[in-house]
Amino acid sequence: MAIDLRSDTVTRPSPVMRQAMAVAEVGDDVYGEDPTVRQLEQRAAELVGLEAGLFVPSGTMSNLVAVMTHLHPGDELYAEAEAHVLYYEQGGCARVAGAMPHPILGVAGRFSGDDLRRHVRPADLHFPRPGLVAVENTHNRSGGEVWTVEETEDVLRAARELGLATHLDGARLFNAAVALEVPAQALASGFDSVSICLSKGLGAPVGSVLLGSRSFIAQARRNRKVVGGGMRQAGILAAGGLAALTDGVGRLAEDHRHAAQLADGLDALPGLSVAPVRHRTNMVMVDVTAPAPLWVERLRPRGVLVNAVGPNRLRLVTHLDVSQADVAEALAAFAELAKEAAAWS
Ligand code: TLP
Repeated sequence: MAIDLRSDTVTRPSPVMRQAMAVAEVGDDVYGEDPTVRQLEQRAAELVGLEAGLFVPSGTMSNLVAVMTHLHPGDELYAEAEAHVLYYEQGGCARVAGAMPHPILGVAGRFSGDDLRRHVRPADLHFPRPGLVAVENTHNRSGGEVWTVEETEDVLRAARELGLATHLDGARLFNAAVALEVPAQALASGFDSVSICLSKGLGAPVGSVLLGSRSFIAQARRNRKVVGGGMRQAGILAAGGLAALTDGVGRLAEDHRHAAQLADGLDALPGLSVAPVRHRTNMVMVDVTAPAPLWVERLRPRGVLVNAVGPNRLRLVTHLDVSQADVAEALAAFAELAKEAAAWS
């Protein structure tokens, strides 16, 4: 089987997870009658330190429902320019939620409280109403870089002063917590809403949980329904999510070690340069002198799958289906191709 480093979304459920899914107790979740979904929502809320949770099919829907719930159409959504909510979600925040996207040019996916203060304009007939600021931790486009507790608190303080609601896209929140050796609550505390993904490094086949206060989640539940996210016997999926929360977090450090090994190995090769990060999580961004699509194409027959995320940038993501031996094999394939890559055009 190929060594699939395209994303941590590619993992397959383990036999233990499949078994938990097979025997899950279920009910109709639109009637609020699925006990396994409720259990997952409660468990996720406890782990993140917020009152209530809402199981949704994807991180994209989780962010969208959060934006819909926080904002009225026309209100501004501040986020780092390459945050997933602005960069990858087909403009759903504008198209479906009616938000006015306001990108903040950050450094490695981060911005400060003062950056936010500079971007938020005063109340004036001409301007959209300031509404919501979103933070992404870890930040995907910057190679899984983390926001520390202090950096998060700085932006939350500014948001409070400015009267903005706050959302954390924590698709990989547990990766950030493990890298910083802090509890996830420390990075989530103070946000009005938090989205976590079960189907990335934690290894569930499907699902995210949106977290917030009881009243926020009650409104979010209505908004999930309008975008078609009301699922019926979803306990089968939620059981996978519960298994992911139980077994997935403890092994993320291994993915981070593998990513660090890949980063060191790749950076030593001619024509490749690894974008530095302060804290290595489970991603590696590699700048290549030869065109990135050619690397993707030529690694594939060698059994190594990676994504091009720019004309000369590759992204590699480690996860539970990537072993130590896979890391060594992937590095060997890169080393082999690096010898000839200078001649590609
Ligand atoms: N990220 C995917 C792709 O969409 C790029 C990936 O392979 O990394 N927030 C963040 C920070 C994400 O990285 C992603 C997925 C999402 C939200 C959306 O989650 P899904 O794929 O469940 O809609």
